[in-house]
Amino acid sequence: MYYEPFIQKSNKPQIAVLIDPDKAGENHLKELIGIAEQNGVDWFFVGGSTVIKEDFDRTVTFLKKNSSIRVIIFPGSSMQINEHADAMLFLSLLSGRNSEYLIGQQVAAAKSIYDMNLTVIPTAYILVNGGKASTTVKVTNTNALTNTDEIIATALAGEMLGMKAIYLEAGSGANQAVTADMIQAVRKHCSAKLIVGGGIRNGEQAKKIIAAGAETIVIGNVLEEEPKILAQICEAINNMTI
Ligand code: 1GP
Repeated sequence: MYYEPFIQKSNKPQIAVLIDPDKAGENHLKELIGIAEQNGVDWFFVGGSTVIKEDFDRTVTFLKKNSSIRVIIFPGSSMQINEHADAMLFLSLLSGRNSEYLIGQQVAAAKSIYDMNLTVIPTAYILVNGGKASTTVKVTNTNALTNTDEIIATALAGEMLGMKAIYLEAGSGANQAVTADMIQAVRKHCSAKLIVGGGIRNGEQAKKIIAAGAETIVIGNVLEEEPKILAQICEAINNMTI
């Protein structure tokens, strides 16, 4: 039932390119696909906080038709489901106390996911302070965490609930990416797959985040303006081992 290709341990760092269907025109997507394929990008993540269903479906279909890179849904709501995707991060916003994002949207989506036979990756979604209020913080009406002990405890709770991945999220376009100290602290306590995203804009940052213990980094915002920076980020971490 779980999506093994994503969950299984690898000693090679992985890169996910996040595509926000709101902002992804076909020419931009074509350029991004070309660079991603040339540089060994592992995943496309598709989703966003304010996406309309048609844009979401169009983007998933376009990527599946035009690229061999696997597509994982990174849903902003229960409407963001599509049977053509390879899998879906089944997120619970454990850093917040808004029941709608802890379990409400998940219940709303579960039967459709089941009917589509879509494979899920149960994921503890943890918002950490990225130096400004992210869209996710606003939309979900929750706070991002700042305290490392609280972040560790939240990640541990997710793992104890059976979650297979932990996503430390500084927020799209964050001023400050998740720090190496926080990543190291979570890595020390948890063995679930560690995904880190938000505010990663260059190869140096990517390197530090992988060296601190992240297994998958997510790059979104910076590629909307500068798709070519993806090649530099991939090159910076390609020879690293975990
Ligand atoms: C946001 O973690 C992702 O959900 C990626 O963040 O857009 O800042 O790269 P950026």
